[in-house]
Amino acid sequence: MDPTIGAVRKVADFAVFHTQILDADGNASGTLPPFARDAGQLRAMYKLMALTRAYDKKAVALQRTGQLGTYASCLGQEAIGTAIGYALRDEDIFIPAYREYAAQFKRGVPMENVMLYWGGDERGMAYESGPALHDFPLSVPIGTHVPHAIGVGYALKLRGEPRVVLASCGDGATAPAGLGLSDLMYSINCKTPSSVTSPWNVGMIGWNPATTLAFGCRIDSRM
Ligand SMILES: Cc1ncc(C[n+]2csc(CCOP(=O)(O)OP(=O)(O)O)c2C)c(N)n1
Repeated sequence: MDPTIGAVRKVADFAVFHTQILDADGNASGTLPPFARDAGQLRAMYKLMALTRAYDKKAVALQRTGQLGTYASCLGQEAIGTAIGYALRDEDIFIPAYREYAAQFKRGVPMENVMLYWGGDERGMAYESGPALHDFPLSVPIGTHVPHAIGVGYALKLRGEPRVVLASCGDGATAPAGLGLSDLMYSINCKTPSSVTSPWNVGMIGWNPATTLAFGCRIDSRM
């Protein structure tokens, strides 16, 4: 930029915030969230994360040795599925992307079912019991499950049912072409109890308008 040429004016001013709960040594960095006061729940959540990591390692090994057709690893992302699993109530509806296994396990999906599905057998997502009975299969197509979530949310609203639907997706899916800005606008306008959550964009510079709208729809539409 050459300040001697043209009329220069500042058009944006912003800050990037980073929230840290624990430091690298596991010590609290500040005030802990309320749920963290319950040591029993924290242990259960940690157990789910550890179990999911063990599962993931095994699934990757099976895929690498040709025993599983394809597989999307959740390595390093176990906390996202765990948080989703604990945030949802049994009666809520989960519409997952393909890395939130912890949430599915928490909602009663057997591990072998997920492997079956990745092996190409759709019966893997035909659950027989548990809160996941009314959930959707995990979505490999990027972002195409979001319109479904908005539709389900609208149905819940029309029926007057005090439940929410949550769809998860990767940050790539939050690009307008993938996620569908119009779906989110529809959700906001109709105030459906729909939430779309994306793991990596939270608080990052790359947060795009669609994601912001998605979180708007969650906050605005909670019944
Ligand atoms: C509709 C559709 N287009 C393209 C693809 C191919 N594809 C598979 S993974 C991927 C990237 C997804 O990135 P992101 O949403 O950030 O999720 P990540 O896999 O990184 O967790 C793409 C484009 C797809 N699965 N579905």
